[in-house]
Amino acid sequence: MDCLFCKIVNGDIPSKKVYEDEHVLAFHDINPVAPVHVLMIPKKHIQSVLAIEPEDKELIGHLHLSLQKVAETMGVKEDGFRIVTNIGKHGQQTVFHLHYHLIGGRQLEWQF
Ligand code: DGP
Repeated sequence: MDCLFCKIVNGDIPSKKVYEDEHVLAFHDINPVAPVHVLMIPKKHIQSVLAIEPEDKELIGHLHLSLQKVAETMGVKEDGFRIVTNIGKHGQQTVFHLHYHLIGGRQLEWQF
């Protein structure tokens, strides 16, 4: 499958890993928009939130618990941060493998 993030999971494309276990991987975004910008992905190829199946419930819960760990590791837990997942054209999703942006390390704005 020609998926960039599957290639990162497989090690075919290098990444700066922040957290990894059997089911999820977190790595630094190549194009950070803040001092902390990490991508958290399930190792299983899921296209977006819209493609999550009932059988993925445990995996998605695990992914969120892992996001807590990454927030702690990256030192953003106390001051807060943002988790974003883009979906489809209007969401400006560019990589079609489910990923959550964890963004922080500075005061964020909320504007569209
Ligand atoms: P999105 O627009 O939500 O689909 O975000 C995709 C993100 O993936 C974007 O912030 C840039 C990041 N990205 C794209 N290619 C690579 C890569 O090869 N390595 C890493 N670490 N990040 C990448």
